[in-house]
Amino acid sequence: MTETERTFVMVKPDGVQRGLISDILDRFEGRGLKVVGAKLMQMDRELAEQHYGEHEDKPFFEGLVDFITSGPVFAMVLEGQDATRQVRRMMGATDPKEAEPGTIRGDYGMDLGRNVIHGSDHEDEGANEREIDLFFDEDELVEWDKIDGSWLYE
Ligand code: DAT
Ligand code: MG
Repeated sequence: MTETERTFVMVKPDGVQRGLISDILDRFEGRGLKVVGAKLMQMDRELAEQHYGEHEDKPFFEGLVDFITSGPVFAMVLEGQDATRQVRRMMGATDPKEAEPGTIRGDYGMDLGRNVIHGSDHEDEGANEREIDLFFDEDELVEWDKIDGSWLYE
């Protein structure tokens, strides 16, 4: 059976500034993902450098940290079967120019450095738990039963 899991997702400053929070959340809710945490927040450089630590040696690292701290982000924890991989599929390829139409980046992005959304990488073992811990305190996450469970999953 496919495991129910939690994944970390974040509308980046470009998506927040462009008024895309509600559309993005609508896509995830409509798909059947359960929101177990959500908040608007301003990331500081320390959090940004930790979050993007895997890229610290890359030439784009400073620009990435500048961008992600340039305005508020909308952070979410979503729960569902195979949630991490399904969210990544809905986000589309990292570069919006390569992302398929119908995906979030393919519908709303034009440029690699302004790709609207972050989601934990399902190919990076434990990334979802690590990122949830980094952004959310335990008491900010709500465990709840959603009434559509048996209408979504067999
Ligand atoms: P993803 O966000 O799809 O997990 P990633 O982890 O490889 O992609 O990179 C993190 C972010 O860094 C990505 O969303 C956009 C930016 N980025 C990645 N590669 C880049 C590059 N070559 N030049 C500029 N920005 C880049
Ligand atoms: Mg990544």
